[in-house]
Amino acid sequence: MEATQDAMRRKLKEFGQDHVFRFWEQLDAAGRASLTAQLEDIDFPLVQKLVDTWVADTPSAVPFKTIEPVSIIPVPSPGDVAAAEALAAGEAAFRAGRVGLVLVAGGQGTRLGFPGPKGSFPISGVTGRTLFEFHADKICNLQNRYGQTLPWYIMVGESNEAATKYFFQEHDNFGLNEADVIFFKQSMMPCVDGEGKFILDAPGHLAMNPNGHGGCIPGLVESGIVSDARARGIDTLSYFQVDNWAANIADPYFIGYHLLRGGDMSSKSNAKISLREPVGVHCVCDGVAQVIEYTELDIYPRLLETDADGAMIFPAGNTAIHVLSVDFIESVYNAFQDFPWHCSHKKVPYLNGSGALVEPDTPNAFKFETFVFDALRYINHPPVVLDIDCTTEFTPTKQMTGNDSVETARITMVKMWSGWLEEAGCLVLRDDAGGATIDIEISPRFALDRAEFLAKTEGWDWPSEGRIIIGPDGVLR
Ligand code: UD2
Repeated sequence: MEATQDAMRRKLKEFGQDHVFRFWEQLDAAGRASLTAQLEDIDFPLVQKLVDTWVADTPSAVPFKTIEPVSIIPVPSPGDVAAAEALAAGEAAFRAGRVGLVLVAGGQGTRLGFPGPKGSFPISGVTGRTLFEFHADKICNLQNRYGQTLPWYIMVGESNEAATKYFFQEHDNFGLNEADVIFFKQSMMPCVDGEGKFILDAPGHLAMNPNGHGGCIPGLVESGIVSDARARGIDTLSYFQVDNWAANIADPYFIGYHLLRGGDMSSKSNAKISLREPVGVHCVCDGVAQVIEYTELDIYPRLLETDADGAMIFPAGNTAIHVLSVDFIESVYNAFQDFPWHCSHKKVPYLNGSGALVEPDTPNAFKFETFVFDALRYINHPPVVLDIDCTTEFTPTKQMTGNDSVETARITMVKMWSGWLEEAGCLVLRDDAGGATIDIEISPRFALDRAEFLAKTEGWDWPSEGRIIIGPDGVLR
């Protein structure tokens, strides 16, 4: 053990990071071993390269010769033959048990200011139903609908793994089979300060961040998920983010288009509402499908151009909903070391010179991450990008109030469900601005969409006043 620790000290000196041993004398054997273990997982040459690129310098734009908009498949409309074919192909894949789910939930969720895993946030303002519960209810619905198990592969990070697993245990996996809810862990990267130095947030602990949702590519392969999927006969994985309660987590139309037109990786996009909306932009750079993240738009000003009428030339926003084939994940795994890294400037607590923990008011640290959408550049077919209906599929929750918030998610829920209820013959009381004034909640286990809701509630007697809650058991309360 001592030999390992000595070798580690020499390595840290070589990379100019030996300040992390500042409190070494105060640490007991367990503390020393734990810091050493943390350091052993770090790819020092990679971190040095990222510091040289992002901290000591400003990365230059990739000199693309052309950046063009991506062509978008519209939201299916009645009579759309291609959409009907896609639906049939997608439903056949579900019935054949070829579909599994990947949820990325390893992020730190700092903007929401919620102490637990983001998925355990009570996104419903009526019953307190959590994000995880909404997703699980959708899975139960799809499993009943297609008579097949949809294994749910959930990526967690160092900081939320134990709490996430405990939350699922506490809730009996929300009615799903324990064997079909499978967690896998992503790797971590050290945060660095403005000098490119590692940051201590405790005497024997480095401040680290998860390596971005691109980390799901090595995570899926190295944790054995790809093998598990293959053993179950699954060749197609539907990918979504924990913070979007409305996500159509496994959409047969989308999966059908993916299988018929692509097969490697496909995406859903939504029309951006403003040039600076904080979503990545789908585009084609030098003939290659890409998403350029919103934080990098100024590096590629072409993406902020508008036409003569002021309309956006690049409206295709990234909803972070994708489908990937298991084969593609394996092939892209071999290219993961070539994935670009991205950098953000964040507030990270640190130990000051006297060893006290400081919570900074302004960003003091750089975090490095990989993004799953960088896998798109490896697809071997034209991009398959589907438009969506924003209200029913995309209400990300990044903060408590304002844009993309808990507040807006709750408004969207009520907007969607009140429309279904009125179509089903229920009187929904509304205020002058048209917002429903009663509490409404409909479990997606009962109805995933409008059509299913109308079919299941045909002939129901609705109360003339009071709240409307339909739980997973389908009972109106
Ligand atoms: C993401 C997209 C953005 C847009 C927006 C829509 C990125 C980089 N950007 O922005 O283009 O689509 O979402 O809502 O994705 N996560 C992990 N591990 C990590 C980091 C994140 O699992 O290391 C998960 C996280 O738990 C969440 C998702 O990835 O489910 C997105 O993370 P975010 O909310 O930080 O991404 P955001 O809002 O910057």
